[in-house]
Amino acid sequence: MRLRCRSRLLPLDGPVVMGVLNVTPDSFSDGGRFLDPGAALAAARQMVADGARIIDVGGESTRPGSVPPSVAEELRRVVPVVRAIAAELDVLISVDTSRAPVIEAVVEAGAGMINDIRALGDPAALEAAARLGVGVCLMHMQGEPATMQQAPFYGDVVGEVREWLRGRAAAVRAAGIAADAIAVDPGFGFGKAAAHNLALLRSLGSFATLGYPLVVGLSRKTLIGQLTGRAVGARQAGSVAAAAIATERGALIVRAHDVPETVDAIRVGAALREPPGEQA
Ligand code: 8Y4
Repeated sequence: MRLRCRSRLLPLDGPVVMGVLNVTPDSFSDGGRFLDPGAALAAARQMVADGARIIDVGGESTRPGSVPPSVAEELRRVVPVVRAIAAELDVLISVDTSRAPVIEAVVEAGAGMINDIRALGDPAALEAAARLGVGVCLMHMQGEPATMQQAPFYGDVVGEVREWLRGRAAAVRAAGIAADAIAVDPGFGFGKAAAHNLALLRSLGSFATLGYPLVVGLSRKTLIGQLTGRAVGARQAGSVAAAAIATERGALIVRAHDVPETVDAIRVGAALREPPGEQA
């Protein structure tokens, strides 16, 4: 499988790591260290050296309870960083955004993929993504970040999220996005209680069979905190274990903060998935 992102084809013969590059001042796991484009570029350079195949640049904090910045503020945070990375590094750049003007600007600056937690629900964003030929990650979320963790509710979380993603993929294809430019993501932590997140992880295989590359983001999240009893800064081992399990169940793109450790975990799993006879 491959993901078409404008002029770039991302090979997905096995799972790859998407490194997280936050450019939000309030970002709780990076403390806003990446607001300086030079520092952000250095972090991206390190992630590429560590084996990341995608750099995911985010200027909207989507932590539970957060409120979106203005478009001007989002542009100010993200565009210089995308431009600096694209000028130096041969890596796919994805940008977390839901807004058409940001999509236009970051594609002009060198981004090839849009990672939208709102799955291109804004018609102007969908139109821009289709016209520009970017790869898209369609993520499921119940509600909005400001309130999504207040009372998440599902009858059958796996079935509902899966069917929602199937419908969303059909809708973006009808709007002109190529089938091979679409990836899907169940959206761990986005309007989901612990039991919902666990059910999704347990049944991850049923998302891999939708026919689109499956993206997962579990790195440092509350679910890992609930399962390990660890604070956000001490969730690396739990996050890497989750990445290993998710890729074993069919995830092809793993969004992660701890790139070298996550790349190692994926390599161990990938060796076991080689067809028999190709190993010594
Ligand atoms: C600690 C660290 C606790 C991080 C929570 C978090 C996803 C995503 C995010 C995801 C895709 C986050 C932008 C939330 N999560 N995009 N973005 N999938 N596709 N929380 O799961 O990292 S931000």
